[in-house]
Formats: sequence, C-alpha cells, structure tokens
Amino acid sequence: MLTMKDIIREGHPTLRAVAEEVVFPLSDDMIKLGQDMHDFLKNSQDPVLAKKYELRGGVGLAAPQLNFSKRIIAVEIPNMEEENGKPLLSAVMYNPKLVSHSVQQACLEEGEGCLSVDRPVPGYVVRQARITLTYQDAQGTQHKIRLKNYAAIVVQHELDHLNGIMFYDHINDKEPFFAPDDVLLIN
Ligand code: 4LI
Ligand code: NI
Repeated sequence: MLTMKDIIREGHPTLRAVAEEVVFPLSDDMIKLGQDMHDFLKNSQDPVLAKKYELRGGVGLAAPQLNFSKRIIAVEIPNMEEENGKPLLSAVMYNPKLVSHSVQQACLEEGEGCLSVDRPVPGYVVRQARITLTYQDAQGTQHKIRLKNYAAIVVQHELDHLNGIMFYDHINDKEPFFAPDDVLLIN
C-alpha cells in the first residue's frame, strides 16, 4: 500500500522531467503501479484509512510523484452533487493525451493543492474549461472522453506532472488572484 512517504516532494528532479510513454502489453509492475496509485486516492478519501495512515486527501496522482517517470495518471473524483456514492470520474490512464480543448478557461476559486507540495501556494491556476482526452487502460484499450470543469482541471494538473510542470508555474507572482473576467471560477 502506498503512503505519503512514497510521494516525492517539490525539489526532486523527477518532478521536473518529461515522463516516458508506457509500452503495451504492460509489465506487471506498471499494472500494479497504476492500481496502487488509484488505491492511494481511494484510501486518502476514506476518513478512517486517511487518519490511520496519515494520508492527505487527493483526487489525482501522477506516476512521477512516486518517482516513476512514466506517463500514468490515476483519478478518483467524487461526485459532489447527489449523495449516490458513484464517482464523477474513476480511472487509471496510461499514455493520456489531450487532443482538443475549449477556448473557455476555468480555474478553482480556492486555488490548487498537490500531494508533492507541502505548503500552500495561493493563486488562480487558469486552465481550459473543457478538454477531450485519449488514453489507454491497463488492457491497452483506447478510450476517448470529454471532461469539463473540476474533472478537466484535475486531469490537466496531472498531465502537467507528466511534462515536469507544477501547478504554481501557472500562478502570476505579481497578482496571484488575477484572472480575466471570461475565466470560469469553479468552487
Ligand atoms: C479529503 C477527503 C479548498 C482549498 C478547496 C480531501 C476527500 C483548496 C479546493 C479531499 C482547493 C477529498 C483539492 C486539488 C484543491 C486548496 C489534488 C479536498 C482532495 C479537495 C482534493 C489535483 C488540484 C487536486 C478545491 C490551495 C492533492 N484538490 N483541492 N485542489 N479533497 N481537493 N487539486 N483546491 N487550495 N490535489 O488546495 O488532488 S488538481 Cl476528495
Ligand atoms: Ni500534483
């Protein structure tokens, strides 16, 4: 089981590297890594397990954060609307690719956090409001999905990790909460 000690922190060079594509069929290690990343997120959202293992809550995780420079991300995004327990998005994505995006931009009103960053970095991280993404699952099956708002933001944050980009790279130092008035603020 992965815990916070498996997650590397800002300053580690792997977080600034461009990760490599994974080749199919996947090795057992790459399948296990994806599953472990996904389980970490689910555990981190379970109040009992999060407390027991001192996990910080997360909805997205990228393989470079575990010091594996591979193009793998996991997402577990709870559905804030309606208490049906069904997640808004739950997946492990191998070789995810952004194929198109909206002109409309969006950002989280409360800013972003990252499991590899142990300090608050206030400010708007302006991203695309809607994206179309392709990826392969663990079996190698290709998927093409459209995401918007919160899910689109989370996936773009994780895709950035595969390219050595940290969320605060996007924050305007002079005016961290500046955003043009056509940027959608997500709360
Ligand atoms: C515990 C159990 C307020 C502050 C609101 C926590 C279950 C911030 C938001 C969670 C903020 C869950 C989150 C991200 C923000 C803030 C990520 C809590 C986990 C809210 C996810 C990747 C940015 C994603 C919305 C500095 C670790 N996650 N909040 N940003 N949640 N979570 N990001 N922003 N301000 N980061 O952090 O997983 S994209 Cl679900
Ligand atoms: Ni992150």
